Amino acid sequence: MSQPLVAVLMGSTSDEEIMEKATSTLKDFDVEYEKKIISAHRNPKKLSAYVNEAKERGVKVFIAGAGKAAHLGGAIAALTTLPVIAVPIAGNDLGGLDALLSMVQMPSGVPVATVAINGSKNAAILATQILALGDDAIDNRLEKFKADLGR
Ligand code: RP5
Repeated sequence: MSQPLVAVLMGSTSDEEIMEKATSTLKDFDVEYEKKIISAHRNPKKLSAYVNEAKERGVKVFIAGAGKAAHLGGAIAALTTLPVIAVPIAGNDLGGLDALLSMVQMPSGVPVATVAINGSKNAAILATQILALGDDAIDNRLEKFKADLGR
């Protein structure tokens, strides 16, 4: 991997299984990414430092997967002008509705695009669509993907 365009973050190693669909989908689209496990609640200073330097290195989109009182997407959006796509992850107790509401109910001025509970594949597709606005090669791969969806 050379220059990551997408940063795939998650709050815990326990999120990795669900977030694997995001990274495998980015691989399928040949989109460079990097994966980090940083909790917004357990390690806020590390998260802040990472988000601030990621843009300087050329990251264009963040994907943030987290469960429970899921603050990760909102915390990233508070720190950057880059687009943030959040994936609510289903824990055992409330089935992911807790994380969904935490992510989707952002205050005015700080948007976070939120996909379905455990919808990490769609997060990767949306990130790819954002990148395709300025990259014809990625756009061509999306066109083929869309055409194949209907077959
Ligand atoms: C969230 O709490 C994480 O994103 C994870 O989904 C959930 C549980 O984390 P662990 O206690 O399994 O580390 O912050």
